[in-house]
Amino acid sequence: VRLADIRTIGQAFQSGVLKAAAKQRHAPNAACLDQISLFQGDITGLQVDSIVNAANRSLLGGGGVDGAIHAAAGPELYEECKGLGGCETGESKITAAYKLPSKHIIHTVGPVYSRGDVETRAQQLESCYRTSLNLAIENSLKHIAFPSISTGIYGYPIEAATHIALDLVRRFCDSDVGSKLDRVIFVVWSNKDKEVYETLIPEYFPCP
Ligand code: AR6
Repeated sequence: VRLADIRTIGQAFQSGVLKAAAKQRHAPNAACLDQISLFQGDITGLQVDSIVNAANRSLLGGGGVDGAIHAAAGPELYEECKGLGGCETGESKITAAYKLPSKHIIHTVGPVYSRGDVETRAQQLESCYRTSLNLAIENSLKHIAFPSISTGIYGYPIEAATHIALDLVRRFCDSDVGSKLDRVIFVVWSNKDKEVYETLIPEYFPCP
């Protein structure tokens, strides 16, 4: 799937897919609307500068989106990951993408929802998004696609996780370095998750 074939949230508002929210948590910013997309489907098929992997601390693969990414990228990804020495929760590391159509993979480790206190888990999840975005900027990457980190096997409730993801990305878009990114794509797998994003995106990215 090419970037040109993924509509921006500005286009989603225009076509009526996204509707204005009663509650606006951030002021409207027209520039942001062309920087964000919501895509439902397989993240491994995206032809973009970087996709994010919801990994574990070993960085050596697993189930869920991690398993799908390793399977599609091929064994060379595992070989590169072996040399990274793992990754702490809330941190991110970058690799090549091998057989994937994307250029790079940014591996981030989300919190396990059943471990630790609410505040720490929220900060760790926010840190996953922040450190991934920073890696994209440091490597001059123009696009980054995020799966819904921690909301599968790690059990983070989708609504709470989506508020954290949207708030952090919105603040990043408003920052000085934010304009260096051409597109941030939120990738959802299930219809339920898509509905949550469609409901909450207008609160964080209101249409002017
Ligand atoms: N494309 C996009 N999204 C996907 C795909 C895909 N191909 N496959 C699953 N999802 P999860 P976590 C969605 O469980 O909760 C692994 O074993 C999925 O529906 O992949 O952070 C790791 O090694 C869900 O919405 O990640 C870790 O041990 C979202 O991706 C652990 O799971 C994240 O679900 C990480 O758990």
